[in-house]
Amino acid sequence: MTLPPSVTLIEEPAGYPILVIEHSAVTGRIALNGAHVTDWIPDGHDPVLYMSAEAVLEPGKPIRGGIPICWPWFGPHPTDSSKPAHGFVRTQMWEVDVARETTAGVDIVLKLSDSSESKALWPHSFALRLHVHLGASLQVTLQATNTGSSPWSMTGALHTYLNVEDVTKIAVHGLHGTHYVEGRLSPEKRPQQGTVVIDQEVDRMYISDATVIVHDPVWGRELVLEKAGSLATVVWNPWIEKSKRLSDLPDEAYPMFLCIEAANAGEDVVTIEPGQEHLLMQRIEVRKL
Ligand code: TA6
Repeated sequence: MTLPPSVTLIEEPAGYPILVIEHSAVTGRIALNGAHVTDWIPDGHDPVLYMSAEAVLEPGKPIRGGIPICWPWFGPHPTDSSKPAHGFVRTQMWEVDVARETTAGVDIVLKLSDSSESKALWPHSFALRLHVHLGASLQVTLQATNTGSSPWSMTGALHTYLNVEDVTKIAVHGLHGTHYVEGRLSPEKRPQQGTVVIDQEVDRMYISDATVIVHDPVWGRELVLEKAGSLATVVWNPWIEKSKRLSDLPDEAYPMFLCIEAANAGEDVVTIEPGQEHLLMQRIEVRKL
């Protein structure tokens, strides 16, 4: 695989391959473990994705920050608690399929398909391709194809961690008038009135296909998140107590990030026929205030 001049493959640490993007329009990083975008810094802006200072960068381990790829299930496995949360593809080593650069930025495609390891967890044939455009915007598209001979159903998410200056001072626009479930509290649907504010642990699954704007008055920017192929938007901040229970997240880090996730989850379960595919896309732009 010949990489364009703005893309290099390093191992940091040894045995942990990372694509490093250094382009006039953007810098970024993608770990092949989980096809995990960990860094995206559009030219003229500050880093947009949050990465925990205690993130574990080891093959087979999930990464706390960036954009975890949750697939083929979102959250705990629906019936078997011994299976990993958020599926298994975020802890598998993906391959680089395409790497191109243009004046606008870099386009990378990573691929993963079923294996004996995956079939032990999920007895279906699949092919995944993650399309990543890094430039003035970041666009991530998970293309899931059923390469088997019978239909299967999936859930999943692009579980994006966003850098914010102080999570208690931001406002999340775009979800007014929708309904959400705060699963840790109860299964009932609750109406969202106005902007979403974060003043406690928030782990909400909104029924929405709308664009979300994270307004960060302290940082002086807005993060605009569009999506496609998703009818569920998850908003998560662990707050104080849950942060203490996460060994790969500093206890005092919770004010510095918010997850806005483009998901197929809750009622949004996707069934794919043999030979068919599903595209789950999230696109992020930064606007200075
Ligand atoms: O997206 C929200 C959530 O499902 C939370 O419940 C929390 O568990 C978070 O994902 C992180 O999950 P992880 O397995 O990456 O620690």
